[in-house]
Amino acid sequence: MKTALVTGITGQDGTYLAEYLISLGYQVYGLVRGQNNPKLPWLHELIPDLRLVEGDLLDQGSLIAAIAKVAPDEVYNLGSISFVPLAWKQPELVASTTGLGVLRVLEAIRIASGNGSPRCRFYQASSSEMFGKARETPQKEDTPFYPRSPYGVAKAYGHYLTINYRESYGMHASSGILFNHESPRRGPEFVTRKISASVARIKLGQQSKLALGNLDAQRDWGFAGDYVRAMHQMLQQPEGGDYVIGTGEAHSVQEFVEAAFEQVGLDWREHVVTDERFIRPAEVDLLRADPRKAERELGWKPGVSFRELVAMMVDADLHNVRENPDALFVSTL
Ligand code: NAP
Ligand code: F7E
Repeated sequence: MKTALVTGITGQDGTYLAEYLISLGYQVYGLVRGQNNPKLPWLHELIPDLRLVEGDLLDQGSLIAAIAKVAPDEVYNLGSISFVPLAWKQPELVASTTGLGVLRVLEAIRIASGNGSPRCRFYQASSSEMFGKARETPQKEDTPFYPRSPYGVAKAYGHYLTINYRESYGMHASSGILFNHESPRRGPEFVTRKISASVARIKLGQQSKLALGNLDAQRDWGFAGDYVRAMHQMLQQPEGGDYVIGTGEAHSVQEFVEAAFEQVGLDWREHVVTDERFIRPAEVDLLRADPRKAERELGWKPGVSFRELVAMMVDADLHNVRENPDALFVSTL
């Protein structure tokens, strides 16, 4: 039986990945931080077979201890401060968690191997945000980076470091350059979930307006449950590598809004207002993936279309609001 350690286990991707690895017969450990992480009861209920180990990406010693305890065959580094606007407000925290955190995990793996060539395989959650003000469209593995936020800069550091550990220490280390991927488990601060939760609340009479920022930004949105299969597949290759993962289709925020309101039979124009507070200091206008390498080498393809994703998220939030009208938190970020 293989053992995997997943950082970012309480996040959207961490839960889908853990479920997938367990379904393949893995023993899965999730790294959790804090003295009383509020997401633990939810996590236990969702994935009863998951084991936990303590650790924080800001604390090198805790990562060394976690890797020594778990002795994983595979480490998936999904932990990060992942909300882009926070990166302008707390840039040093983001640099340390999202950027230097990668170094700390890689060092913990290297130290556990007695400074030899680590046998443990490593996955880094790189991001299409590294392309930022994109030099070409669609973006592929060798498209130059032009990050537009401290988050994108931190991800570029982690990306190059992963390549460097592959080349310096012969590690099986891979980077998945993932484009935006969403699900009913997406945090409410991200635009898709903010829209799906608000549409559900508007439909059920609990909210009247939805305030958004830039409606013209375009993203390549896929389903998170599809994307975790690609992460695992990368670590099963003979050698580590970098792979762009996305659908190859871009849609604007406005198109997402239109589809979400259509799903419940409402006209978005009657409910959506724009608000300067949600405009970013520097925007990423258009991201669209060229995922042909992943298709060719990993046999990976997305399974959920844009329309299906919107419907899945709106339907899930309608269910959430009906079941528990007070519990659904709609982000004001
Ligand atoms: P997410 O839902 O925001 O989850 C982030 C995770 O990181 C949470 O489990 C959080 O744990 C953990 N974390 C934050 N600070 C930490 C620290 N100091 N030590 C340990 N863990 C810490 O993110 P996601 O959407 O699942 O994304 C997974 C990864 O892929 C992230 O690295 C993200 O940057 C990257 N990515 C995401 C997308 C996307 O579209 N979703 C696209 C490209 C790349 P707590 O519960 O303790 O806060
Ligand atoms: O914004 C626009 C906003 O916050 C998408 C993270 O997972 O994917 C994610 O980063 C777009 C932007 O995601 C609002 O300006 C308009 O253009 O959902 P988002 P993101 O910034 O693309 C990448 C790949 C990651 O790696 C990140 O970790 O939507 N937008 N109005 C808004 N965005 C938000 N959040 N809220 C609004 O009201």
